[in-house]
Amino acid sequence: MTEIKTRNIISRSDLPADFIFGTATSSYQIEGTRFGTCGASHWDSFAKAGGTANFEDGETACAHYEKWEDDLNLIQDCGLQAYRFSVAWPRIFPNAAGSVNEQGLAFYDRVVDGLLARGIEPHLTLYHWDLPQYLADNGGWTNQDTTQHFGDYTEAVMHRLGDRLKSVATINEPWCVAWLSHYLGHHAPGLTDLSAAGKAMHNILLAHGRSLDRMRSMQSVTTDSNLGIVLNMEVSTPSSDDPKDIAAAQIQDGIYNRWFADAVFTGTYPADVLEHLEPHLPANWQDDMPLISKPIDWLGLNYYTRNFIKDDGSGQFPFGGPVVPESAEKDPTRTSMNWEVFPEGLTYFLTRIEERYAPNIPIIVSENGMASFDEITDGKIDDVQRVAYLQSHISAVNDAIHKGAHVKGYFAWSLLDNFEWAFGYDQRFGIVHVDFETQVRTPKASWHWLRNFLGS
Ligand code: IFM
Repeated sequence: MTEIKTRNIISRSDLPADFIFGTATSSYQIEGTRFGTCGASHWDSFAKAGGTANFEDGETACAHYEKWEDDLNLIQDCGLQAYRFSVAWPRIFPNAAGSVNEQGLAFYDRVVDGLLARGIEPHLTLYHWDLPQYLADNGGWTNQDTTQHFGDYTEAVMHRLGDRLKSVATINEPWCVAWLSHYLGHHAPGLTDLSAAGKAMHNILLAHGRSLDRMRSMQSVTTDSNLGIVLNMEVSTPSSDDPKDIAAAQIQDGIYNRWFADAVFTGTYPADVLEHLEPHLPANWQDDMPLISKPIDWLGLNYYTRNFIKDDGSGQFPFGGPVVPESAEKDPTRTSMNWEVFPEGLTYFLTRIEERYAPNIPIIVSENGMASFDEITDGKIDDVQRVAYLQSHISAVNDAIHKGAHVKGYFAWSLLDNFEWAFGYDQRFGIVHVDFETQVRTPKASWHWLRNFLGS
């Protein structure tokens, strides 16, 4: 990959006038499953089984279910135009009996109307990882029945909200849903099983196709012309000039970045990965590819970092993985997740999508941000590293626009410090600090920087 120099952003007006700025969250990470009538999800059981730091889960999280108005005010006061949030599937269909939970729908109704009343665009994601436990018990994403249930859930949500949304994404980060959760075992359901991973790698895309198809056929959905999917991508750089490391990095790029984008945009899977994963795909997987590759209206890209890939010497697929340096606290080149800060990768992916897959498709940077070691001093959080991160990545977006990519928006991850999955509450990604004991919110320096930037 060629190194791309980023230019410095001076003000908001350097970006096109119709470019939108927003912030993003997800249901399980902020709402609190103990509020309202929310059914169990596989993250509850994964946490109980020790899959998360200190057995932490989303039971209370940021209590957003109760504090949603305060949170929407924080978005509005920052001057952000858009909010990306997700719906908790177990809140809509809490149990296997299959009846819709009115209380759940009513909550999202309030949120959508609350956003519109504040002049904020609602951007909804249907699946951001909280799979109902009763579906997980039947094999979850390894079972194709789950994709049919996802179609029914899509219809219930869109029937209620589909007349007021700015955009809808079917799935958030299918790589995490499939590979991270079924092969690497880091996320619920915590499997390390190549055969399960192969099924999930396909079924999550089938779920996207079914959901999209269902929405396109619904007359009442005015959002019909703004449907997409959110993919996460991570730069995969060989850790040395050794051909084996180069080959391992290529496979990593295929699994992480090309598998999903190739399927959605070209209706095929990348040959270098398919060669190894095909024995594990569901029978007759080819028949689903036309549905999976039906046109979308926009693509969401979640971008955070790059990794250096090393061959593991096993001779077995996937041949290697990231080599991660020792984490050093407060190293300005790395985040508290020990992820490298690498804004050039964002320009790289935005231009790669434009050139390789979808010339002219609107691309939204649907997540970008960092976790840092934030401390409150005299009631203030001076998260200078996050300010620099946001600046350099918004500059990287601007570079991609100058190179011809049709990037239409940028969503900072995240509005609030929240439940960071396997890391529990230790990793703070918010532009607003949350005291998890008191639920007090305190905007960080990055929130103030963003507000000044948006007014500039
Ligand atoms: O917190 C997550 C989010 O749920 C999905 N994208 C990456 C974020 C940071 O890890």
